[in-house]
Amino acid sequence: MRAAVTAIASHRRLLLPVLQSFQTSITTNRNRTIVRNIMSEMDPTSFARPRLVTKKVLAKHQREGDGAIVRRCIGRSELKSLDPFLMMDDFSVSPPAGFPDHPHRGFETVTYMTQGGITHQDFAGHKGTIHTGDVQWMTAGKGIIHSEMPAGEGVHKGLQLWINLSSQDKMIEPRYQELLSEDIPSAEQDGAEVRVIAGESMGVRSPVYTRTPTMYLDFSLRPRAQVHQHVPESWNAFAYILEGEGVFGYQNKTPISANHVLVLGPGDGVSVWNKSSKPLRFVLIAGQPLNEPVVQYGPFVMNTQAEIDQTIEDYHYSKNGFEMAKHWRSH
Ligand code: FJE
Ligand code: FE
Repeated sequence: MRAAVTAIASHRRLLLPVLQSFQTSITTNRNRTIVRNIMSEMDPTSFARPRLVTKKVLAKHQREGDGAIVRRCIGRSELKSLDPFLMMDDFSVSPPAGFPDHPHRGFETVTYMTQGGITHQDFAGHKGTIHTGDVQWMTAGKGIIHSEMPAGEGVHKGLQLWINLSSQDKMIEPRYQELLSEDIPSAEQDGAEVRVIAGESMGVRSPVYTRTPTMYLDFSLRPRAQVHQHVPESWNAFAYILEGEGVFGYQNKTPISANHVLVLGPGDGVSVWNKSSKPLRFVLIAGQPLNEPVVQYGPFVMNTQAEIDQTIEDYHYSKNGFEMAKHWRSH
């Protein structure tokens, strides 16, 4: 039996379909536990080094911008940053609140709407509204000045993630990638649905170009569904629960509820189970760390204090990327 187990294990990929049918025919005999052990080893959905929750933080409400309410996930004191991520807010705005004219330099902002719409206008004449399920992937690079305001009455919600750019990319030309909800690739497997905002999952790939390699997945799990997502070993990863409660890492862990941020430790992938009777929705975000010094002054993120000083000067005198700021105001 030992030899057979070893042989099977070394041919796991080829033999898996055979073994799966084999299992159903053998589970009732007295080799049951052995078969189960083989099967857990064979299970393509488990990882050699599963990522476990190393930190769990409840993102409470705070005020931000002009009267907006945010649950800060990354960027709060307990979770200053998670290289390459600088900040993530779960935001909620109702008029007249919003994020009026402000600059960015040195990183990307990714806005993903969960309810309502946000209208953005920038100093280069770029303007538009993103609605529920849409994504705006904005590479601020050398400089963007814009406003982000609720599109009409009522409550508008979404996630905004700030991804740092490497020193070589901080001063690149600004760029927008906008994806309408219907253009976001999605897939479903046994009650687990994924929307792929960046990277790849369940065999589907996002068209978004990530300058700093990033994975951004929005999972919805029906009761009893589970998901096993590969995440590159060297990347930093976290999850944020939007709705319901989920078991993260190992099957026997205590479920974690909505509005918690979970840092996922080292490993090759993460497993999540919905053991509740309600839907579970969470985002899984991972990125390749830049391992560079970070000096942040509000919406400017550079590598050194000298670069920040330069940025403040550029912004003040409308130069080196802020030229169009001279006579611009949102309307
Ligand atoms: C910003 C204060 C801010 N979280 N979530 C200071 F509020 C902002 C800012 C945002 C923001 C915008 C949206 Cl649409 C969603 C957000 C903070 O605009 F950039 C600085 N520096
Ligand atoms: Fe902004």
